[in-house]
Amino acid sequence: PQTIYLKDYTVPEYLIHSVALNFTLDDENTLVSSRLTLSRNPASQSHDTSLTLSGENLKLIRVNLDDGDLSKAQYLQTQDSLIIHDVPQQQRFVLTIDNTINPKANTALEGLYLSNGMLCTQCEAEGFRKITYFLDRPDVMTLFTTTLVGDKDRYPVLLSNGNKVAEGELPDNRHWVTWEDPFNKPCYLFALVAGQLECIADRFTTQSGRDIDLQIFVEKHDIDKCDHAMQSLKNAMSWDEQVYDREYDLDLYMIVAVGHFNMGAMENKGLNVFNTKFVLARPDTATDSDYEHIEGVIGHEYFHNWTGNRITCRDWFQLSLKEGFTVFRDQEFTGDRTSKAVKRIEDVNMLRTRQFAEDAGPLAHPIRPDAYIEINNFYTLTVYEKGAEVVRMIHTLLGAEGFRKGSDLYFERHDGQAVTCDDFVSAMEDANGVDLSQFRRWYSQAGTPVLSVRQHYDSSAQTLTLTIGQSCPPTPGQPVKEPLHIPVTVGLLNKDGSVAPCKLQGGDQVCDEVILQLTQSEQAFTFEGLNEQPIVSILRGFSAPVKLTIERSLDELAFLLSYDSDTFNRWEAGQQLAGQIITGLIADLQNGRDMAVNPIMINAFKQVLEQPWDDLSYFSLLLSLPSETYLAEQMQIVDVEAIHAAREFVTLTLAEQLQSQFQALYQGNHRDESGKFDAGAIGRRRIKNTCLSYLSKLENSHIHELSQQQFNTAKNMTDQMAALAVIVNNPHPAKQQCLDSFYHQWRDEALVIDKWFALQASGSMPDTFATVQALMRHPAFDLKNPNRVRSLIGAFSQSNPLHFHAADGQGYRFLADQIIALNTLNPQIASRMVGALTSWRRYDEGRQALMKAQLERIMTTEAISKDVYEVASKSLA
Ligand code: BAL
Ligand code: ZN
Repeated sequence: PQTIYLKDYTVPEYLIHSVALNFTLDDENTLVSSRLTLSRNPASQSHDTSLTLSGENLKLIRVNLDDGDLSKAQYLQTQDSLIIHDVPQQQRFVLTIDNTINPKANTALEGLYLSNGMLCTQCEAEGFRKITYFLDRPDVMTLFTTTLVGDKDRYPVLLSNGNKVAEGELPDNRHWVTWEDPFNKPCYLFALVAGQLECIADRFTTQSGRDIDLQIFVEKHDIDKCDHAMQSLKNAMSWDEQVYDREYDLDLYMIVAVGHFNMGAMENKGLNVFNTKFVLARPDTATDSDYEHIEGVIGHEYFHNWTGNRITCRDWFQLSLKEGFTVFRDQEFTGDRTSKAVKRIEDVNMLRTRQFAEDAGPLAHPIRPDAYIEINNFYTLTVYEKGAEVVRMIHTLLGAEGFRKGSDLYFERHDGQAVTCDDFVSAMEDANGVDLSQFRRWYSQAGTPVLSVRQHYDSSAQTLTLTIGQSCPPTPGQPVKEPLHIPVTVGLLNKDGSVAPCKLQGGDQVCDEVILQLTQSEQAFTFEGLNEQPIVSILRGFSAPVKLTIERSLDELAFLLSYDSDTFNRWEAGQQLAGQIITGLIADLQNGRDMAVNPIMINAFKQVLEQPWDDLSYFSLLLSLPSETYLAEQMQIVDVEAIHAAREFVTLTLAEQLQSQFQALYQGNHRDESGKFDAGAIGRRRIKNTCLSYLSKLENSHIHELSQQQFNTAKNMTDQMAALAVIVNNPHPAKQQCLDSFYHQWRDEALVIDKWFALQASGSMPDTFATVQALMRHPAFDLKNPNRVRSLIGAFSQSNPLHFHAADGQGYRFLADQIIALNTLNPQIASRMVGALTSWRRYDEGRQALMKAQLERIMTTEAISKDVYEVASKSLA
């Protein structure tokens, strides 16, 4: 397979001014007629008079240039292109192409495909070429007019981008609709949907007084699960007006939920297509986290209208331009709508657990990659989440006002254009008169920087000096790293827990916290006016995506857990404390010593438990131990069994020692507030279920009854799932009975059945692998449905370190079998599944050999896709 390089970018040789698409819809044989108006791009240096369009899996019927059919000698059709040998160079010309496609055979779910009887599209990144021949690249922006023709009963609803401008009836029970999108767009934002859909409608009035029609389309049986998505959309529309002064531009905004979708959702202009998972919610079918994720993803896709659609990417290497910025926007939106503290912790937790692993592995790449084989492989945590952290650092460096000035200039300067990450940074610089040239290295350098902090307190001078060093380990293709520009937010605490003043030497401001600008490999920062040695709270709010090393005693961590006024660092102190203790226990286990939990930890947790808390969701995070996956990240050689045993031991010890507190909290917060989604109700459910999870470790009949009763009486999915989780992950006598009754209750709700699969696949009980194998044969399992694949194969391989990494290698063999089967059905999903094998170098020799052998086996897959080839081959390199 061919590698594509950023350095080879050239402007398109031709421009497409407009396209009129006509679809005669049929599940197995859709006719696409495309009428393109093109001209030579004056900016292109090329003298080639041929025109090459991309196209894959298309049955070509006819090519017509300026009203004359072309003979076969006048064009060449290859596997992935159509080359017209000679096209007019001096004036506009019109090319008409007819081809057919088979949506039913399209299990890769790129281009036009069938999902539960509904025709729908996914074109990002390069799916449009599976619909018709086109200049399928984001810097070719075109005006689209789309006519859909189909049977009235089979496809009563016919949707595409923009505004509906005409419709009519045809003989043979057919009808047609024409859609016109007044905005230029790249073809990756094209969408069409056709089928038997129901719709809920609402309206939003913009800040300038325009009325926008809002419509959400779903399958009939889901119509009672759309209200939350609609409210979320309205919330997102007003948030973008308030925070960024961005107003919606079309008169209609449509969302369609489909059951088969490779990603979470897609921001097609005026016609978002969503995975049902991020639309459908009813209190009894969706958890509180589902509700929050739905609002976040609805927001994300809506925000793309400005950061992605109005201003798009010049090329796919710039993907983080739209994704990093849009993730940052959706994070802030969710923080404003829920709890800022909790949202920040959840985001950082994910980043540190998953993105840091990506940055440390064989597929490490900068947020703006230099090269790819298959762009679908670069919709990564690095491009999205680290990309968002990079935007967040610009926000931190410029302040909210400066950032807003920068985004205003960016929107004004580049509206309607396809631009680069550099253009974004330049707008931020120009609007604020700052130099971000060193900061730009964040876009080109891969890997997670490590900051090491030394402290020196001089009692006679009453100064504290922090010496901060930065380094970054080599990553593939980047052996040496340059120092980055890193904002490090610092606060100081007095011994009684009060805020100590921050005054930097040479400065005149005294503040509660400062943002240090680290630009060198090592840099010293001195604070003055400190009559006692303060406790340092550093990297507040996780001000940069780095690993921090600073020597801390358990006492100091317990102190910060009690007193730090920064909500992120307060939680972080608890995580560090638990992490140090669990790490010590792992060493005890490995060396055959008995385990005992240091009382410092129990006392610290006791203190947290005995304080009053307003934000109960935050409170429950303070009581949560670092995950096994996060703990694994901290180890040189991952020992999955020891990690699990040590973490379980700490959980049990806390449950035993603090049983009465957990019980009281459980009882105090156990009430039926199903259907209420305010912070209070959500927080009460969170804290109650955290307590239940601790108490379940006690494994007595009282606890078994408690969890079973919660399971039986729950009227909301949060409580029902939480109860089922503790029943499944402990030797509960009613486990099978509860699993069976849950399945029976929810067998018609696909998203709930996904939860049922995922819960069992990520279970910790000894029979888990046999369960996974049995579930693969369950009639509800379907390898062609990405949500099902993710909930069974994905959950087992990515969220069950204990059983996936079983020493005999059966987990690895199982995963490779599934990847090989998925390779032909759905390469994108197959390649995502390879992810669990890429970190093979992190394990002991035995596991390394077993994982590597499966990667090698995957490499021998017949007709291996580019997607799987790239991930597997780079993992082995
Ligand atoms: N653009 C792909 C889906 C998303 O990031 O919104
Ligand atoms: Zn996005």
